[in-house]
Amino acid sequence: RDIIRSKKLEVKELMKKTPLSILRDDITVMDEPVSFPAAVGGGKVSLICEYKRASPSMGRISERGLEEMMEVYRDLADAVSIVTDGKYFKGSLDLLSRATDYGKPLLMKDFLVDEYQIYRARASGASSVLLITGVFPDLESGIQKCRELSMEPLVECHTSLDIFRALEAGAEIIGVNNRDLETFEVDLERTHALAPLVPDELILVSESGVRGPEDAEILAGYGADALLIGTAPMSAQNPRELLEEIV
Ligand code: IGP
Repeated sequence: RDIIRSKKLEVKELMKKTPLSILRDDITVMDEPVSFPAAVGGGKVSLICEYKRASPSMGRISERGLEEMMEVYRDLADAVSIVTDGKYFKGSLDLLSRATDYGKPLLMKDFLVDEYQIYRARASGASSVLLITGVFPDLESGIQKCRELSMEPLVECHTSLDIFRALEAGAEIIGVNNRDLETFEVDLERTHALAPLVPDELILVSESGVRGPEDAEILAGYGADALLIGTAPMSAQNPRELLEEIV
């Protein structure tokens, strides 16, 4: 909850530097982003690979550069998540902008607390943003705003109540985070428990805690349409080899 408070201050500063009107102008001259749902909703289980240098639960994860990871992700991921939070995850918006060179659909991974950040994502080249149920203030209008800007958000859920809220707000891509954001404990059974609540025609993304092909297979069996995986490829000796085993 501390994160939310500091995010709100951070957004205020960003807005001072680049007012919404400027972002709007930038966006009108940009190309439409590549479709995120088209990339992750296909027949097989899709892979969303994440560029994440650090996290509150792990501390430093990897010193690998963006370009090095993007070369691998370009070949093996269906979409890429770029963590842009600076304070807790050592990310930045600059990483997101640089990642657009690889032609992949990009998810801006941050703690969104304000509509301004949705514009910010689109102006930096994102195809999607993470909206966390219970963190973003008005889920329904957030989802609408994304669609107005030709993005489709990943709506992250932790409980069955979150799932009902996400469905009611009209989410089409639902994420179940296997990691508890308070205790950092990972339990793949969260996907098992919540998957039946997500209608078949929606895209279910199982997030966090995938270490290798065995975990991926378990989650596929639980009905996940896509997996969001960051720490494993970031910290692997050979990220390409690891991802080749999973796809
Ligand atoms: C990736 P992992 O265990 O593969 O590194 O997890 C991703 O799911 C995780 O970074 C994440 C996250 C979040 C981080 C999912 N939801 C919300 C910060 C905030």
